[in-house]
Amino acid sequence: MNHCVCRLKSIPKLHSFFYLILLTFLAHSGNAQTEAPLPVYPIPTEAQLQWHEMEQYAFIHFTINTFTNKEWGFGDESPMLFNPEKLDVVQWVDVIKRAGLKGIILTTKHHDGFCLWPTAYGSHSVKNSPWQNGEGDLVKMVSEACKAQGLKFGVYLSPWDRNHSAYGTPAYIEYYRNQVQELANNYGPIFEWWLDGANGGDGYYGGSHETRRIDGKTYYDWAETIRLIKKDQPEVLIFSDAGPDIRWVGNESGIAGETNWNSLSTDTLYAGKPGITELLGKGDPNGKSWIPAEVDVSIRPGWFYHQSEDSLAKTPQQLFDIYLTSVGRGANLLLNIPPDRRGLIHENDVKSLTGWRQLIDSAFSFNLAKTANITADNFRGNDSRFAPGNLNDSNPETYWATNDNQLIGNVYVTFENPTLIHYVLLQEFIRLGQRINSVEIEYKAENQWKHLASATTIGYKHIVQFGPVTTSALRIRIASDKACPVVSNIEVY
Ligand code: FUL
Repeated sequence: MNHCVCRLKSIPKLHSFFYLILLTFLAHSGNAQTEAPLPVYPIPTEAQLQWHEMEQYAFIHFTINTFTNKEWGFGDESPMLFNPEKLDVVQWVDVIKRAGLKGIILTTKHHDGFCLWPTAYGSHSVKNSPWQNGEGDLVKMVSEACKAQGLKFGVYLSPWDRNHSAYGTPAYIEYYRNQVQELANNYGPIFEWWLDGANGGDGYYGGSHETRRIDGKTYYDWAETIRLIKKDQPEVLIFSDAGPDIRWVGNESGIAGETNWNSLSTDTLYAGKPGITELLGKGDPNGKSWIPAEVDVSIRPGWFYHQSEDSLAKTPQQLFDIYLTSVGRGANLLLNIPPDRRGLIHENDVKSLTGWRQLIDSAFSFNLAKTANITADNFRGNDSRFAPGNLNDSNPETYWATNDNQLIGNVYVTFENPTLIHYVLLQEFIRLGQRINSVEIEYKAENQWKHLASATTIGYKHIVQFGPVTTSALRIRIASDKACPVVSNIEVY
């Protein structure tokens, strides 16, 4: 402002009045230098932002268990059992991509210890199987097929190993870290690394057939293992029950908390803490770190393929409901699709996935907010950079925000004609942190605002579903207890 005052002095008095009016006009017409809102910490890293944008990807559980009809192999299975005669990873990638999933996380080694790549550090692997005469490398095949088709590739490497004779001793940690480096060095880029929480119990352990318990807190020295992973894969995000980069959602049924904060404080968390699964589902509004939730769920009852479950693949409608309770609640969906003994994704699963895609496409094909008129009762500094028009401009980098002292704003979506609607989709501009804790949606009926739906958090995305209604306008009241709301996108279907 100061430089304007100086200039004001240098112009004739007669004009100064008009000049002041001009300044006021400019300030209100978007030329004033209004500052962008300050971030509310924690905020996501660049890699986490990219991960949020993926929204959904596939889990592949496939190993010796596929051939023994088990969920958890004991560790004494002969590698000779692994022989998928029609294995076709191009089919996997094709089915997964057409379903709208953006990547694959592969069980390179499950609890039974069998490795899907010819590890140099042991013999319990594909190299001693009849598959491709022991010359095959399934980790390489899947990572390359993903790359060829533009899918991201991730790794599950079970810490618990029921085959390895040294499990429970420091020698096993050395073995595990060698494998970590083997995978991180040779199969990247890896977008996500899955550290499974199931640890210790009975097993084969090199022939000793015993129960081995480990101290989950100290045995693995995770900080060092994670350092090794990130040394070779600096962009990788580490998943485990409580992060450090992605957290478990607390159940395997496909459901994130309706309230879902991306923040969590891990320093006071421990396995078995009362209320921990609920906390993982909801997050903590006062959490110190950005650790978003991932919803892992299988298309079938089991994680591995079992013929007896061929008729139990989830229906397209069940998968659609899961989409709404995971992606629709600001979490990412990790949908497990276990290939069968042939090495193919089973026809019934393909059918469910195809139907699911069709349901998503038809529900969310035409965004009615695109052509609607979007206004707000206030926006930051009356500056066009923060105007409500940013909410339907299809640009995720622009947003509507209010003044710092204005923790509530009403956004109006007005349709040209009365319109039948089922969903409102909202996205916060999470680069500036997650702020919003209350959303009230009303619709116009007979010139009055009537309650339609409410929600708490938004985060990366919230799809609010309601009984369909025909209306000419919506009023969306968005509020935050933390700082001014910052919203990048509104869609209506
Ligand atoms: C669990 C494992 O024990 C299951 O077998 C499966 O891999 C699931 C994704 O994680 O902890």
